[in-house]
Amino acid sequence: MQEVLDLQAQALSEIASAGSTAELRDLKIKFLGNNGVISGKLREVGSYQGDKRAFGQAVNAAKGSVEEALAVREEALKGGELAAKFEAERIDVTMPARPTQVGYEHVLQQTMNRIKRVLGGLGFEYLESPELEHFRYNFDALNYPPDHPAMDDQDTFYIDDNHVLRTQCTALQGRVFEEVQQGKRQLPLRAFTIGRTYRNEAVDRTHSHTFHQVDCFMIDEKVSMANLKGTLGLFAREMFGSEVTVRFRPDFFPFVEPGVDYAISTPKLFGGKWVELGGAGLIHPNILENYGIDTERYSGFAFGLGVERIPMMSYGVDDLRHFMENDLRFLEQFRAEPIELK
Ligand code: FA5
Repeated sequence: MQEVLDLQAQALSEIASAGSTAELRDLKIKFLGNNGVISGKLREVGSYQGDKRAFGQAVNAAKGSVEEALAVREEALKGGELAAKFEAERIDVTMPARPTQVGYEHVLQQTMNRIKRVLGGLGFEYLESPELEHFRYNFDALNYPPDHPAMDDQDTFYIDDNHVLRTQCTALQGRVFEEVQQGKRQLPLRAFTIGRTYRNEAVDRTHSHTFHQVDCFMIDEKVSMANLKGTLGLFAREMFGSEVTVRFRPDFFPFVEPGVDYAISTPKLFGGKWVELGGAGLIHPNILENYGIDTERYSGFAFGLGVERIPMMSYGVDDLRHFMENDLRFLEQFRAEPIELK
């Protein structure tokens, strides 16, 4: 009988000194589990040599008091553990929030926005035309002879016999002139587009297979090289500042006559070296006539420039691959001015 009392005392003392609910669970198993010590005593009641009844009562009493002690201790420990958990997970609502990273436009997008502002300000209408273009707008409509090398698949990405990834944004012209012919657009007109352009070209510091062009043209009475030079001179000053100088040299493109290449130089960059931005000229009369435009009355100019060359010349970037590589260390140097909200 004494052993039952001793067992109860041992159990109560172990329960009192349990430090966690997990320890308490182990004690419950140790004393009251199927193979627990007190459960064992209960099984012994039947074979007990002596006062079975008194022994049974003592074991039951021990079981009851252990159960109660477990419950009481569990309540106490649970409360403490919950408080500790709350303390550990406490949120300091007064702590300043981590700043959100606000994105900004890619330097090429900033450049294209700027071009849109400048040409838009000069009265040119912004139009879009597809990157996946019909062969005829990319070449035929632009007065290319049938065997021109640009049409080679070494230079052009063909999708099928009649579709290419446009190799130049000048492909917009035929689409617009068609609308003039169909009476959907009236002369005079001034239009431009900006977008991705593709050429099957080896990549180097100044060439990529995927790049951007701005292509612009106007048709009106008495449009001459003077208008073209005036417009491109103004464009250069707006994009690069008043110190820029521009150069025009004769060049050949099937869709202009005369044709020129257009280069700029700024004293601060690349040792004042001339850098070609693109080509330009007066729209070839063959093209205007093909679309029923009276060349006795109307003439036009056109120019097409590489967009990447512009930030290269504004910031002294010597390799256009930086623009595509998405390296934030490079791109973060060109944070846009915050957009003015009106
Ligand atoms: C043309 O694409 C003509 N369509 C331009 C034009 C339009 C002439 C209207 C006359 C009238 P060109 O192939 O030279 O021309 O390209 C124009 C500019 O695009 C180049 O000066 C260069 O700045 C840019 N460019 C051309 N190829 C690449 C390339 N692979 N990577 C990056 N920029 C390029």
